[in-house]
Amino acid sequence: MYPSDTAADHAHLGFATRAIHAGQAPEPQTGAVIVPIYQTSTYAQPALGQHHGYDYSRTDNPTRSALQIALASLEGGHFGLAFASGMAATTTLLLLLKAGDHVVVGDDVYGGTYRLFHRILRNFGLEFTFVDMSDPQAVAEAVRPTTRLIWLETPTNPLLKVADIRAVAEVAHSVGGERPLVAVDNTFASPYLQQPLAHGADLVMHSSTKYLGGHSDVVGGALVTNDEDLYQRLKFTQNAAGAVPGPFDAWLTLRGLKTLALRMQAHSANGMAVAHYLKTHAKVKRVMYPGLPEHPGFAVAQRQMTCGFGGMVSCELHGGAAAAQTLVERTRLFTLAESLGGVESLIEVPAVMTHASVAGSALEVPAGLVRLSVGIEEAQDLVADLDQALAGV
Ligand code: P1T
Repeated sequence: MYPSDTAADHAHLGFATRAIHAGQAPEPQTGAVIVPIYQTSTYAQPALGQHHGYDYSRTDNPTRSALQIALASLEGGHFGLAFASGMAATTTLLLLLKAGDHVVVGDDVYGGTYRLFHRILRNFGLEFTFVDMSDPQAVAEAVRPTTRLIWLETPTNPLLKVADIRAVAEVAHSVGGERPLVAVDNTFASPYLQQPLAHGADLVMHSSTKYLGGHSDVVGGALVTNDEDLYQRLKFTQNAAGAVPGPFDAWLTLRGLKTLALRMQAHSANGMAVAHYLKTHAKVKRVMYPGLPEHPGFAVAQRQMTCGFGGMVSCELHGGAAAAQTLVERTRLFTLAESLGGVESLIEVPAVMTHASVAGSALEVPAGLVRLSVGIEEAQDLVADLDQALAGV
């Protein structure tokens, strides 16, 4: 059965090696060096009740299996599952809960995550409490006997707040009886910069649309865990609920993964350069980047993240929402668009774009907040672009 390896087979290898090889051995029949796109919905069965490991592509597909092995390997986990989008991955995980269950959620998360929890899943009897995840005491106080899940992002979207994953995991582990699972949305960091399972998390989630894919050409999601029982329940739900990626999307994500290490180094260097430029600019009131020593989460980020702090930078301008609008409409290399994590730089105003659905809630973001996804162009060109745009603010 192809692919025949597991994430554990590659555990002794370095990150960049795993990104290129885990799940991606040459295909045995032809020697194809790249995992083929198995564009098929179904598989011939040699006899009733027998098959070659694949019977239907919602259940399993070799291109998706290769991606799942690679994803698990990169997160330092045993088991990976790929989904049609980040939201599909999150929905599949939340389907393990039942009416009356309670979830503690960070008070700064992707707007679509809030929308799913607050506008949809609440109607099914799930309860959500939003807390500052950078304060483990606040997390401990929010936990109830019915809490089954603690959901956090770090760094967060869009305020770049940092949570101490280990401290939150310790809160979960100190709960008696059925303890809550800790799930980390690792989209902003990517596994190259941060591996939550190593810090005590039970699950990692990704919008692989972002850094994992890396080229703004595919939408996808992922879940990774080391817990076999949890994996089996998630795999059952993946198949039962059906939010799987197609083979071509899985292939595009695999292609992106191969350069993740190099890209994250470049994103981190450019993110740092842009953060340093913005923090000295007279029109900028506040810069949010976990790699700046004055960031409240810097010490935790330094301990928990490796090789850099990523390419996401947010800032507030003195001129508020009007200044933000002028800035995002004047940049030329930074494209005004939702999403993040691609090789090209993007800029947006979360309050009216990615986080419009948190308006009026406790998670509301400042109207004048600008979020930058710093790409891997030349840093000097990116700074020059921001400079000319800010000159017009
Ligand atoms: O878009 P999708 O692949 O479904 O992933 C949702 C998602 C989940 N978690 C985080 C941290 C995210 O940033 C996202 C998607 N975010 C954007 C589209 C954005 O521009 O912020």
